Amino acid sequence: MEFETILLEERDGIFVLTINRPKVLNALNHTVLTELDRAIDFIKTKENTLGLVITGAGEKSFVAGADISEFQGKTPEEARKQSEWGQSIFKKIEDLPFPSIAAINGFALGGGLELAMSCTFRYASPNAKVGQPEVKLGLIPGYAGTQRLTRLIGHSKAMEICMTGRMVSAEEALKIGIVDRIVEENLVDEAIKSIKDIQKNSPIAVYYCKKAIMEGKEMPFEKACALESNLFGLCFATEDAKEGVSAFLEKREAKFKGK
Ligand code: CO8
Repeated sequence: MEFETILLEERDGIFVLTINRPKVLNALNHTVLTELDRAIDFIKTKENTLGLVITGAGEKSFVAGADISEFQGKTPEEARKQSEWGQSIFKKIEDLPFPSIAAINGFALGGGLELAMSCTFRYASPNAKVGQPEVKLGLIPGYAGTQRLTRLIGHSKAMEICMTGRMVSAEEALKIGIVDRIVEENLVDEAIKSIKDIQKNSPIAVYYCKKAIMEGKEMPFEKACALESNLFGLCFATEDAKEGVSAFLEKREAKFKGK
């Protein structure tokens, strides 16, 4: 598959997608979003995919936001549509049936942090800086940042970060729960290793966990518990559950097939 602004490689069933516009700190222009959308559609068609890692080219930036040079002259209606389009692509990433990790190797600002928050987890290099600086441009986050950040760290902290537009260091981002881990070296390799570790469990159970948590957090508690019960029941239709339980009782290691 040919791309102009992203790199896509597969390593042992795990896709590594690199936003590749280092001269502009990997800003998301129209081409990047179009290619990101195509790449996610492609990844979804690949059977036995274990996970996805998203990172940015170079050592300075994950993604420094939407490409500001494309903002001039946009009408309110064009801006609204652009916002909806970006949100739909990030939702596709969030809904992938396997874990995804944003390997934040520098700035993750505006649309960059919004992209990272659409992933299941966020790992950061020590030099990472994250934030929603849109207010400094007279704008607000448009790729679901107000909503995902609020769900991630609570409304008060989310408001403080969105209203000040300040940059948050990797250490603070870890402390308040925007990132899950700081990785000193070999960030992408560590993200790949984590996905491999997760997928040593039953991949189908891993998927149901993700589905129950992600869909359930948008529901009232009782409805979300009903979703959990349904998925719990479905586990009993899988070979993996039979294998996992038998293996425990037979005191051996389980061999899961993801079925
Ligand atoms: N868009 C376009 N170009 C960018 C962007 C960006 N977001 N960020 C950096 N660049 C470019 C710079 O213009 C510069 O280009 P050039 O070399 O041609 O001058 C190059 O990248 C390097 O950047 P700097 O020289 O500025 O590097 P510094 O190390 O001095 O600063 C910063 C790094 C602090 C990251 C700084 O570049 C910066 O503040 N960038 C903008 C960050 C920002 O405001 N991001 C939010 C953008 S808005 C957004 O994401 C909204 C998402 C929803 C959109 C909804 C659709 C309508």
